[in-house]
Amino acid sequence: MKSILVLNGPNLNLLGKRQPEIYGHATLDDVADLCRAAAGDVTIRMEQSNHEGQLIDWIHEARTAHAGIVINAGAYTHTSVAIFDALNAFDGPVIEVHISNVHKRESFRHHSYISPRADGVIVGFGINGYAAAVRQICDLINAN
Ligand code: CA2
Repeated sequence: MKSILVLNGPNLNLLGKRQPEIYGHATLDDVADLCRAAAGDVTIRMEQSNHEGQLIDWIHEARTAHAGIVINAGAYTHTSVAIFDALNAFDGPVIEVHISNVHKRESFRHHSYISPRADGVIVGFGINGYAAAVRQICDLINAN
C-alpha cells in the first residue's frame, strides 16, 4: 500500500497551544486527523521534530518507505540548505505547506529553500492546506 510522509518542523508541536491569532486553534493531532481523512486508502505517517537532523533522517527514510512528502519545515524553510539537499535526494512528489501566509509577514519569511524542490506550495489557508496537499499528492502518486 502507498504511504505519504507528512513532516512538521520546529515549534509546530505548539500548534493550538500558543499564537492562535496566527496559527489557529487546531492542534497537530487535528492536522493528522485531517490528513488521514483526505488520504483515503493511502497511509499517512505524521512526524514533527524541533531538530533539523531528525527531519533530514526522516526524509532519507522516505526514499524507500514513502511515495510522497508533505512538508511544513517551519522556520527551517527560510534557513535550511540541508533540508533542501535531502529533499533533492527523494524521487517522489513534494508539496510545501505553510499555515500562515508567509508573504504577508516579515520579509525573512518570504524566501524558502524548500520551494525550488517542491512540486507545489500551499500557503495561508490554515491547516486546510495540509488536506489540499495530501489530496494533491494522492492524485500524483495514483497517476504513477
Ligand atoms: O505558517 C507556517 O506554517 C510556518 O511554517 C510556521 C513557522 C514559521 O517560522 C514559518 O515562517 C511559517 C513557525 C511555526 C511555529 O508554530 C507555532 C505554533 C503555535 C504557537 C507557536 C508557534
